[in-house]
Amino acid sequence: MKKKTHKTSSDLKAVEAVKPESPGTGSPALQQSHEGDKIKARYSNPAYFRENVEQYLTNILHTDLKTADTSQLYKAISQVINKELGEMRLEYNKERKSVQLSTDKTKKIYYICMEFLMGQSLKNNLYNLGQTETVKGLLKELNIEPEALYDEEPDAGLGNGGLGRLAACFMDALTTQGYDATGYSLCYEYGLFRQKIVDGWQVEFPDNWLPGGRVWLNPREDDTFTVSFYGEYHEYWEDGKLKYSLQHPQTVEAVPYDIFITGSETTAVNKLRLWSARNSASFDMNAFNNGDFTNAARNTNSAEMITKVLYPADNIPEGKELRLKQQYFMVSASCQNIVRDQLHLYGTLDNFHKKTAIHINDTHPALVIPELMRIFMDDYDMGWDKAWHIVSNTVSYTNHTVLAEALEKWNTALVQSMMPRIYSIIQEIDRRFRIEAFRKFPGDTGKTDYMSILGDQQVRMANLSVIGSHKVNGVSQLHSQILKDDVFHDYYLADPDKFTNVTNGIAFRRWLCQSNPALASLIDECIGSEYRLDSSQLEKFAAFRSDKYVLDKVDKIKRDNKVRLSNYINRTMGFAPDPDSVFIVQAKRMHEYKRQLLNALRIISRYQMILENPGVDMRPETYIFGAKAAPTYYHAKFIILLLNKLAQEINNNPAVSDKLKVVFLENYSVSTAEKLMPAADVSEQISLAGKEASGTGNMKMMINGAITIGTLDGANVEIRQAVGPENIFIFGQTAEEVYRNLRSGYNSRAVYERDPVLKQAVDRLEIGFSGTEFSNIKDYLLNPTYSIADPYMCLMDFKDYCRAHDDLSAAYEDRDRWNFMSVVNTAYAERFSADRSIKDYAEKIWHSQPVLK
Ligand code: 26W
Repeated sequence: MKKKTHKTSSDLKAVEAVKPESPGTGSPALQQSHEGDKIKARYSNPAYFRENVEQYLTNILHTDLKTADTSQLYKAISQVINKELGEMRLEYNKERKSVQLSTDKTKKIYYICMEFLMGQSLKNNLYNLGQTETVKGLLKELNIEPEALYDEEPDAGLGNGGLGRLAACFMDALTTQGYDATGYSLCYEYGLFRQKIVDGWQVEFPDNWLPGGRVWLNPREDDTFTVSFYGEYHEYWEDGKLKYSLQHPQTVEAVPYDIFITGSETTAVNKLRLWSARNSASFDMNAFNNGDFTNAARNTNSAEMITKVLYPADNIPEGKELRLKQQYFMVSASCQNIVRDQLHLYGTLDNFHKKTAIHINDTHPALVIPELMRIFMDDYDMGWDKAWHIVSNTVSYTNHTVLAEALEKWNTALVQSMMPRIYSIIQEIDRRFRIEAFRKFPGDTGKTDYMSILGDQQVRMANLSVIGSHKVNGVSQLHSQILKDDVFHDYYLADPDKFTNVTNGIAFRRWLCQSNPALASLIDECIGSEYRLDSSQLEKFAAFRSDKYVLDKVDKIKRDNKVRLSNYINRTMGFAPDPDSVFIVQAKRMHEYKRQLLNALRIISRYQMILENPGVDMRPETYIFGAKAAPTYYHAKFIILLLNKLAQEINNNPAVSDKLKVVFLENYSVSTAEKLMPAADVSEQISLAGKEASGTGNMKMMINGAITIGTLDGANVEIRQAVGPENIFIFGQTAEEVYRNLRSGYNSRAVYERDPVLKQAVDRLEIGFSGTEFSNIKDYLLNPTYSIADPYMCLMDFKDYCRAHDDLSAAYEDRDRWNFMSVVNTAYAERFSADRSIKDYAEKIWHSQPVLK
């Protein structure tokens, strides 16, 4: 198969190098490379490392070790690590290609996602390379604390929350296990907004991360691709074939910036490729010569807008033209790159689906499906049937949300004008699908219409994703079941084997070993350190749940972590929560379905209880929140205001403030989460059952020994299976009960009328806190003005939530029992490792093995 343009000489070389192997022979993975290890050893040498840092300081920053400040040192050290990774990557490239050519058991895995919430990289890379001590040695001489150096690095906040952080954890797991993987995303100039709280309100500020974050970006100007938008499109028949012409499209250049991804104890270095948009005709010389300076550069600006900023909404599509442009820009550049790499290595597209797995993370990159069709058919002359066979056997899709309002739909007129050729291909996919569906469900036009891609002048991206993928998965058992029973039920009936589950997981090295080194050392002491790479080993820690020495240590480690968090809160907010109070943490995006409001209502009732019983004997409680709201999400912003006003009133009321504290952590991010998770006693996972696809914060707190109070939602269900019902506090309706209760007509007012404690808390909203009244929230809970009153059923679950908290408080007082539970939670977090998730994906979906051992 030849591209209509010329074939490069490297294509030809590659063809000669192909030695297809017969299936079924041994394991394909290569041993870790000696070359990679040699590079690591060289950089681990303190003298060599220091010399490199000094060189960077003098040559680039014009300073030296003695005079450089912490920020300059962070840059120099990161730059040296990045250089080391570049050298390792070169070696790894040779190895992975040679394995790929020698076996059909490995594939190149492409993980395409609009978001990668990477956080900070230096500490993680040093840990993975085993070079933390080398750097610590150097810093000691200079009298600098390692954490101070790490905190010079701005978070790469190129994501909103769960979806983006999952993608980042997966890159770590893919690399640690030696899979040949590349992530594709956008190089947003501004990541997720920085949140400030001003008089209780969330105010958004731009996140200008590049000045400090750029050290990890490797620009590859030599590897740019061109993406076309708009243009005049005409289809016509010639020699019995449908052809088309596209004139005057607007072209944009996609410039790649690569971030090297390290894994633990491996010489594999994968990459995350971020595309940055640049105008191809960067300057209008004519306009310039005519003295029209502003217009001369105007085009440039419009192209560069594409990767200017991350859309800050999760679970609510914006439906904006620019967002669609971002999606196609990322997809087109990535697909062109993937096809080019395939041809370089194999010289043919025939084995594409056998050597390539493309994963679309939620529907945002779904245009991969028509874009690959376009490239195969238009650039390589492939026929429809063959192209469709290859594409639909290459692409797989993960769904991350069942919220109806979050399912993406694009206006057909917009898609057609922005991407006329792609739209035409989508029409053809739709036409063929309808014929097939009609055959499966004869006579049922309603069903066919409902399942098809085009309808109501919209392109339904979820339908396109299911139709164009060979596997579709949800992210927890419950969620995957809901996909089969409800969201994608008809597709499931038509093709049950297409649907599967892969429960989410988290990077243990980041979320336990690095963020809670004391707990990790205790586990090492008890069961050895194998669990760091083989998560299933962590289970062995459960054997120590009644060991008094271990329980006391667990208690002390938690308290130390709480002191550390308290000091951080003091530094940033000016008051220090009591480390002997219970730290009850709810940290996640602000969303109605996650029910921070339910938590708030209970805090209000606690507040009132203490006011009424000033002498009450209770363990002090500290409620800690971290949450960003989408800037246009009215309800969510009001809940943030409520939490902050509540905090202000409670923390400043001497009658309660020694018993109750409320902390709203500003600007919740990956790096604040790393400080927060190890200090949590209680993990609040209280979404309305059936709404939270999985949750991953629940796993992060669990592995750090926090006890969950939660509903039977998302991965909480599996957490309960893992630890047993006696080591978790479950309350509230099940997903089925929610469904039934909503169908039979939920009446929140009746619930309110019959529970005096709840009534008092809700009524208190009208008086408000710190001078701000919240009768709008009371209205939302009781009056069916917009949709139904209390749509996420906070009132319905309130009583049982309070009951569960009472049980929990009693358990907390029995310190041995509590620490027993804590050890059980850490140990059985074993199954929530991203390494395990990735193994599941590789086995069930991608059908690929690692290229390195
Ligand atoms: C188009 C607007 C939009 C943007 C982002 C819609 C949906 C999203 C994401 C898919 C929302 C998201 O992050 N979902 C979360 O994914 C996590 C990782 O699987 C899960 O743990 C969370 O439960 C889920 O809410």
